[in-house]
Amino acid sequence: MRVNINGETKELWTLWREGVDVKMIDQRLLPHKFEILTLHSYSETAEAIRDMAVRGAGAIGVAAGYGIAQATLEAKGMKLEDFQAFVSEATNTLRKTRPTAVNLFHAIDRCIKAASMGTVTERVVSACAEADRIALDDLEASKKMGEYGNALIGDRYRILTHCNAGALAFIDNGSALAPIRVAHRSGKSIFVYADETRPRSQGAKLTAWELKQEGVPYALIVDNAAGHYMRRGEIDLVIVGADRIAANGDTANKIGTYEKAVLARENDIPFYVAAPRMTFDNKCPTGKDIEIEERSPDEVNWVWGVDEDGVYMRVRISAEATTTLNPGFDVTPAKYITGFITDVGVLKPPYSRSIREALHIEKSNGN
Ligand code: RUB
Repeated sequence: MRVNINGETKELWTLWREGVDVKMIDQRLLPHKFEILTLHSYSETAEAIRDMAVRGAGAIGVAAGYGIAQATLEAKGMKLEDFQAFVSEATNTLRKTRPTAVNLFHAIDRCIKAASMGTVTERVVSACAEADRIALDDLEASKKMGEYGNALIGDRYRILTHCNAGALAFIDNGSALAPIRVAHRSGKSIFVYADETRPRSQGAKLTAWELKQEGVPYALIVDNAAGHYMRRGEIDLVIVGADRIAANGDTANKIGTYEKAVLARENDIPFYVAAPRMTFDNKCPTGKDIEIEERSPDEVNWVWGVDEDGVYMRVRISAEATTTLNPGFDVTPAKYITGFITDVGVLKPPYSRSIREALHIEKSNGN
């Protein structure tokens, strides 16, 4: 992604690996501060995932893979038995960071498999190579989703998106934002409605920032405004990302996605989910099998931002001791989804079949 920081243009991924260190844009501080975090150990990386310095299914997956690579590097001087115990401890820690985005579990499984054969040195080399490959796979998937999704976007389209499924969430052009970037770069005149996405406000803080960086015309809207614009005929297409897609197409994504899908159906607006094969989970037959992360009441009761003098601060917006519920995700039933924009094309219903076929392509490729 290209970012302009204090007048200087930089090309960088949302996160990357430098030997044992993992570097990432600290997404908790955007758009007010741009800082790169350096994480020296798998436990620091696990904490960054847990605390959402890195977030978005794709980026979480890459971070978890890097975490395993870090663990193998941290343990490279140990005897095989101790090495295995150390890596297994790291696996347990990383698996417990966030429950919903399946990319995290797929990435860990891939790196653990890579680290399961040979001498300690060979295991370290293969785990690191596999972690790096996951990032490169996402890069490739992002390009493909951009191309396939762009074909669904007409000139003068007005597109709604929810949460942040951009380059911050998925190397390197995003998932849901990839088709939008490609459409804009190809000269189509498009306009994006970015949902604010309470409680963490990923739309306000991250999507709006990314669209501004890219020069895509957009407006930030509060979450409750989407139906208003849909009903007025001002939205032609909805594209969102996904954290986990069940075998029947039911899709977990940021809380509020389900409402947008139902509203889109009511208003005859196509509703697409952009996600690579890494986000599909055949082990979940339906959306009922997807674990939904319950997050801290603090996210509902407090908001972060800057005051008029640019001082970064947290303010409370509800009364002391307010009771809250804070599910991080919801599940959109497959029947509301017009299609999945994946790295192997646009999948259409019936999803049980099209998803099975798409995942089979992966198997026959030997990936
Ligand atoms: C992020 C979120 C994103 C998906 C898609 O939730 O719901 O829409 O993860 O991401 P959170 P990607 O901010 O809680 O992680 O583009 O990486 O597939």
